[in-house]
Amino acid sequence: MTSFFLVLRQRTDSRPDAGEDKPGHKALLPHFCPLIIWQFGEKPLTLQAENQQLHSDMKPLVSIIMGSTSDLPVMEKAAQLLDDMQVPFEMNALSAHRTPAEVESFAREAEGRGLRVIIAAAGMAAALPGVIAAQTTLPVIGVPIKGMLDGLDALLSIVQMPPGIPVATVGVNAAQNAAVLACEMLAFTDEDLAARVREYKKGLAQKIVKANQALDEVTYKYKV
Ligand code: C2R
Repeated sequence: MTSFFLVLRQRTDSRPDAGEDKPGHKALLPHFCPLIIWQFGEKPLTLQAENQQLHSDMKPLVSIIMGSTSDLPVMEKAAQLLDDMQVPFEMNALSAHRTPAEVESFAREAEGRGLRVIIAAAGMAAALPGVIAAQTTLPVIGVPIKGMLDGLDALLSIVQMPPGIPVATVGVNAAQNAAVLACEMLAFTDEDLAARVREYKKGLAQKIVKANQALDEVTYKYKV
């Protein structure tokens, strides 16, 4: 027998740690996403149920914070990389300019909530990563988002921190690199993750091997 269910779920509230213990950033990305679950014969595809079970066992190690949901198209790459590396993470929008009190409570409570690394992304006058770094001893990785001035405004705002308050700044829009760096930090104390990072880097080398095979096919009169 084949049956079909349409389930509505509010993404932010499905996380085990969503709710009152996360001041200021609940429902910051409030959208309902429709999930489709197929059941075929005796073997239901229970991916969503498995995910919910998985989520109830997980506490985030990495927090991805962005100044606005307009930064999400860039920051999705960080989320995908962490997902691929099986690193539990949370993702929220907070702004040092627009929600300064919430940024303060987030930064002060981050370590106590079990987080190990913060990835903070912002564009334009990007105060957010530095303001977070000022209030926690967790490593903060800053991602300058390209908005105005080709992202140079955000890059300089994030990278030029005063002595004592570093933000490990990656390139403009380099969300994926931020996630790789976060994984490398966590891999110090997680041998399985270290192995996954090694595999990932081997995969990058393969890309160059393939590039050279393709370049071999390119012919010129004087190319030997
Ligand atoms: P909107 O698209 O919401 O107008 O935001 C955001 O990161 C975004 O790139 C435009 C840009 O403003 C940035 N923003 C900051 C901060 N808050 C928002 N740089 C901050 O606190 O640093």
